[in-house]
Amino acid sequence: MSPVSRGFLGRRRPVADPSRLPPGQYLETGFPVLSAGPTPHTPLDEWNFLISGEVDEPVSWPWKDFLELPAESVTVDIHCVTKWSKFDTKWKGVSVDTLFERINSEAAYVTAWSDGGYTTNLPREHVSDGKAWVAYEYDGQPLHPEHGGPARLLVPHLYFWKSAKWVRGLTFTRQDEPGFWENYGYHNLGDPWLEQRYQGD
Ligand SMILES: Nc1nc2c(c(=O)[nH]1)N[C@H]1C(S)=C(S)[C@@H](COP(=O)(O)O)O[C@H]1N2
Ligand SMILES: [Mo]
Repeated sequence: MSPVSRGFLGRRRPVADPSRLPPGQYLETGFPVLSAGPTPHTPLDEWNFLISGEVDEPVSWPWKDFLELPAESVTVDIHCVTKWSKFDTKWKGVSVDTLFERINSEAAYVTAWSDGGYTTNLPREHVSDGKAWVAYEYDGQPLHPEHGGPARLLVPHLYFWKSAKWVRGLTFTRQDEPGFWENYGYHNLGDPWLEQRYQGD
């Protein structure tokens, strides 16, 4: 066998439809795993999804109830701040709009929080009106733990760090409170079309 693999040398990046590729991104055909820490494995009988914070009444759904909520299947393009984009990813999950039907709140921001301690902040309007889901299937299969299973936030119109893996809840806040990567200098919103990678972009 050759000491240098042909596959590596011969690797070519596929050509992407430029109207779907945000500035500075390239098309990825695999599905990279990017996790800041170890993969948590929360048993489903201990899992629930909690909406809390600045709300009249917090609401929580155990796993079984969560699966009974109306679900949507969506096919979306995703964009990681490390510059890969992946087209036509297929997910099933509950629209955040469906969860918010149960909530009364005047607060303008939410923080998504996850098993393992990850957090990320989002303006409420960026997770409303069909823009975000809590997804539990990928490509017709239960979401793999490495990719955030049992469930992850999916906010495809923002850089993928906003799509918190192993998400367990959304906390309403009055102020925009930087989450994990935002505290390390990532942009508070993260719109890939405006190339909002870091604070000040
Ligand atoms: N809980 C948690 N969610 C996370 C992360 C993380 O480290 N922990 N990384 C974020 C980043 S930077 C990216 S690009 C995507 C990667 O998702 P993937 O591993 O399914 O590709 O998850 C995001 N959600
Ligand atoms: Mo990322």
